[in-house]
Amino acid sequence: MDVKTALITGASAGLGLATATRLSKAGYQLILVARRESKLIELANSLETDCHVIACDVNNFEQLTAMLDARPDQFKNIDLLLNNAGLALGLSTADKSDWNDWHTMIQTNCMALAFLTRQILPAMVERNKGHIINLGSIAANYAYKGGNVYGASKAFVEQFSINLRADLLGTQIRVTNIAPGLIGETEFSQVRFHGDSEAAGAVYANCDALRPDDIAASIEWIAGLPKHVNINQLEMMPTCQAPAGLVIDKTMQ
Ligand code: 8X3
Repeated sequence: MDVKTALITGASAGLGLATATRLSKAGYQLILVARRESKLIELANSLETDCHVIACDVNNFEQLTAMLDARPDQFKNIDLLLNNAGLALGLSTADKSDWNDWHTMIQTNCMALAFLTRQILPAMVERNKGHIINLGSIAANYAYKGGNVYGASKAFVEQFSINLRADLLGTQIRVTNIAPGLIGETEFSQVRFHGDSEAAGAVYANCDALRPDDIAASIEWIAGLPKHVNINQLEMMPTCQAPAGLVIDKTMQ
């Protein structure tokens, strides 16, 4: 049987881990990329299909390139690239945001995603086979206070995804942008609030947020569709979340 290979960034937790688990059950062998080696090894040991661990920061382009180049032949052909690594940092308004937070978000959400895509894509084109799934966000399309650079970085992901479709027309390579809303049970808000558990917990209080496996199930479905079907974009929100209209400030007069 033709075993498929998926490369997942940000594989040590949250959506990455949930998707690794699902894709492994679906028979994929996996290249797991994240900084925390022990978490990747633990995950790899818990899965039944073969895994290759790349413990590396996706922003360290030199190390990432070297580790990718050194992957065993068994993992040479990548059928699915899941660009999942990304983060939100801070929820301050633009005038008060930390410049370093902005820099890190643009670096990780845009630059690293573009870099890895540029690394993997030529071989996909050569094989005329492959699927790139990018993790965007509803923040790309719906402005909220404090979303500033995070939302803008995810708008890059969305536009890059659809622009890839334009470039890849005429090939069998598929590209999908997944734009989830509020997802609980991940480190997303812990990271956004720089470890402030109370602020992070408050985001999910009294609401039934999406779970990582909800997104993982969608990724498995999208990747498993017949090769003539391309989902360009999938937007997901929990039922308790909606784009509920514009805001008018009546205190300004
Ligand atoms: C995650 C969704 O609403 O926190 O990208 O921006 S949100």
